[in-house]
Amino acid sequence: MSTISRFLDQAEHCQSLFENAIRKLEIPTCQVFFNQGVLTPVAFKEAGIPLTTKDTAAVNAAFPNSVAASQNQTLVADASNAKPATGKRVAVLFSGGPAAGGHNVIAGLFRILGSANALLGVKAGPKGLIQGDLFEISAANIDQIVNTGGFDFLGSDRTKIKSDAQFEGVRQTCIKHNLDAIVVIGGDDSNTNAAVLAEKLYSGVKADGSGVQVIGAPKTIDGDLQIGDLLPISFGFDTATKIYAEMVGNILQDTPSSRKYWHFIKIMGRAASHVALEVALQTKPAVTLISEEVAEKQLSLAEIVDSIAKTVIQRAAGDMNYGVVLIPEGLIEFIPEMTALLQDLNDKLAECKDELAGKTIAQQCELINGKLKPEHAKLMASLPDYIVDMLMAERDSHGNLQVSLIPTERLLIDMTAARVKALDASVKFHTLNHFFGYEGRCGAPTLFDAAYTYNLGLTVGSLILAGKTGFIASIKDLDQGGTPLALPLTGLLNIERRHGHDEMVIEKALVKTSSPAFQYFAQRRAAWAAGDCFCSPGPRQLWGPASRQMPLSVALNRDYASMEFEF
Ligand code: FBP
Repeated sequence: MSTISRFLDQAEHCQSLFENAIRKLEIPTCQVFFNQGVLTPVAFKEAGIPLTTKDTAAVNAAFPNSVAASQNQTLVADASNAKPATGKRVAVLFSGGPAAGGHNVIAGLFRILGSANALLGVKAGPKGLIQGDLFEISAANIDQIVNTGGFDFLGSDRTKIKSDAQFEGVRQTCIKHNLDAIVVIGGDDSNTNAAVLAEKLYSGVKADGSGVQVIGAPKTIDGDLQIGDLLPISFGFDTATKIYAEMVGNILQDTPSSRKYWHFIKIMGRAASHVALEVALQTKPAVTLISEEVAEKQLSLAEIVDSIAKTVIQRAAGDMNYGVVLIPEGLIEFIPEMTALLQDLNDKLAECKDELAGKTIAQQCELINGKLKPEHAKLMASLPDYIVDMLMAERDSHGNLQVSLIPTERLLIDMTAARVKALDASVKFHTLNHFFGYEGRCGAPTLFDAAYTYNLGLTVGSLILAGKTGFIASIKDLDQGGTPLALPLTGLLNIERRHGHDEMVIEKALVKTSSPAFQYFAQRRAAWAAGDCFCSPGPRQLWGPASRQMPLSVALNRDYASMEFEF
């Protein structure tokens, strides 16, 4: 066997040159976690910042234990006063879609808990927590997963823990494994699970009447779990947007080279357009749609299409029969006529759940169309089958429309082609469609995500050793050393309609059209549409000149003096 064959055999289990090198990468760490050069848990004190939403009164009544304990007050790290507990048994799980850096949350958590405590991994997300599928994590496991992408170490799922039987399953898992704390690494819906678990497990779980602590970590490539300066961004966003930006940058470089295609690119990110906005800031395509602006300006589908078609014609006049249109994954939910249809449809699907079971999509459509308001039934009938089928598809267990399955980019291509032809039949309009989604979620974390998640893990572990429950960890001041924080989960809950009824969930942060990041984009987009001023951010760098760059939208929105993070 040749040397190269032997090397390739050995590399099969995540041992490529790159993977072995990134395992040794030094992770920037906030100074507050060092005491005389030794990694040490921090204590927390009140920051004097209470959190509320429009529904705080109702939430306070539904979460009496958690609210009495936290008073909905934000906590800030206090290195001077730590008296960390020992002997704790902590379980950690991933929940929802993967995001780069999850493994480093576990690495940070493991290292701050130290050998005086035990860390258990929960396999396959919330479902595994209910079933009690846990194992003890070792130092060797951490050496293998540190700085690697994905959630493959534990796996994940999207189970919403809501029935009495499910809560009883979790309680039995806590008893069976003698748990003191559970860490939920997840997005807005998963941290809603964490808030509910913190309340349910607050006391009376163990024989001595004590409870089990629950702490969350803010994960999601969507970037929709962010709270101003207090939680500047969820982890995974930086890696995903840099991967997408490299791909979009490459396509942008191709368009004036081959000079013949319009690329319509749907880009992942669920309801909010943070991902699309960040990628636009990094690459400058001719057209970027921002769902929140569409809703705010009440733009109809026809108006959106008309404006894309006019850009196509404008560029053709300058001999640019090519370009890129970026489309946020959740656009369809924000187009006013579609928003109204979807609300009606969601309610009818929930009402008719039993009647729909076992029917084909065609039969389901017939049944539902008869129940929709006449204007919505008419709109449904006007949509192509490839859209209708996906609008009818089952919602996820949290009640979300599965927007990743809806080919909005195809719909826009078809409608724009018709509109360009109607406005000027002489214009050449050749198109290609893409969906950039899953390829961005599991790449190796950028240096920002690797550092951010490791420090989140240190924060989560410190919170547990300080006896806290019902909080989500955060790091603020990303450009100035990083300040670990804990935000009360109950302070983030509001009431939303899901599965046809009202539920308390964490509010999704949408793009604000008044934000500096959006305002910058809005000022520049006409120039990007008119010319060829695209740019390629290149591949992600873990070493080298661009390695410390954080998301541009975060730096703009937080008014940081630098685009580089500093821990
Ligand atoms: P989370 O909200 O759980 O982080 O998931 C993010 C996401 O990647 C969305 O951007 C996307 O719409 C969705 O997951 C796709 O879900 P699935 O993995 O179930 O196909």
